[in-house]
Amino acid sequence: MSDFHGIIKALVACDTTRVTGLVNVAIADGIAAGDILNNGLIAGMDIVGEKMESGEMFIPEVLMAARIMGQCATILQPFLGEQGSTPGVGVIIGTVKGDLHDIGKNLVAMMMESAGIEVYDLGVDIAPENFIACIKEKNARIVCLSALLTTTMPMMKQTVDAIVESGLRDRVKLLVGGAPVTRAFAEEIGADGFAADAGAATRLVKLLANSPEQTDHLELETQCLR
Ligand code: B1M
Repeated sequence: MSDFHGIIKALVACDTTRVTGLVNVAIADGIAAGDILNNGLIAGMDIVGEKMESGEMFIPEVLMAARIMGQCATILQPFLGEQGSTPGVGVIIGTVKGDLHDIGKNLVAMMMESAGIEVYDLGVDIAPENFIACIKEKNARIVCLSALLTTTMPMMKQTVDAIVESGLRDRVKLLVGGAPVTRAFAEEIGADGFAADAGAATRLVKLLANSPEQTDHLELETQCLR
């Protein structure tokens, strides 16, 4: 039996031993890793977010919960599915400038790596010029931008605009994601696609890898929405 409630409660209490223990038990019980992630850990982080907003949890505690979430993601990685091999696709991923949130981005990178995709993870707070330098250096075909704050969503547009101005736009597909990001926003800023979660992002990249000639990526992306 899965104890999602226990995972949520222990995560909000920042009890590392209990969360990792319950995650390991859930895996041993044959619970799907995606369910543990979505119904336990991400649900727990949502409550952490609410408590952060209401002032019941402070930044150090939120950081502790984030660290536990990262540890659990590492435990879950081998079970997350989407395994396979997708050679020849280089994906650059980063959280845009001004934004320090990286748990979701790390999950996206982790799931893509499990699918055999080569991922260049630039980290957080990445300025447009750093994305551009990496596109030039790595000759990657896909760039994934992550943002968790409504205040950093405009930086996604600035990044897309900077890539257009650099003359590299035709060389890459630009995908965006993160909790406040929507398909409509992706369209508005001139991105090629949007993915709501790590699984959808991985499937979208695999689709793009298998049909590079595909031009209508926003349509393609609709197949990947959860
Ligand atoms: Co922040 N924070 N935070 N925070 N934080 C949120 C985002 C917030 C919603 C909390 C709240 O108030 N309810 C709120 C934003 C409100 C808004 O913008 N409207 C908020 C705020 C306000 C802030 C600060 C401003 C707080 C302050 O200082 N007063 C500050 C900003 C710092 C900065 O970035 N400049 C801040 C700081 C932090 C911490 C550093 C303490 C910590 C981050 C630690 C870290 O990431 N290493 C933190 C955390 C942990 C959160 C919450 C609680 C959890 C985020 C998370 O990791 N979720 C968050 C509340 C929430 O989200 N419910 C909150 C789990 C993660 C797996 O989900 O990231 O959505 P997510 O990723 C998903 C999808 O979105 C998607 O796939 C992932 C996996 O399925 N996805 C992509 C993500 N990136 C993608 C890229 C793609 C595709 C899909 O490319 C194609």
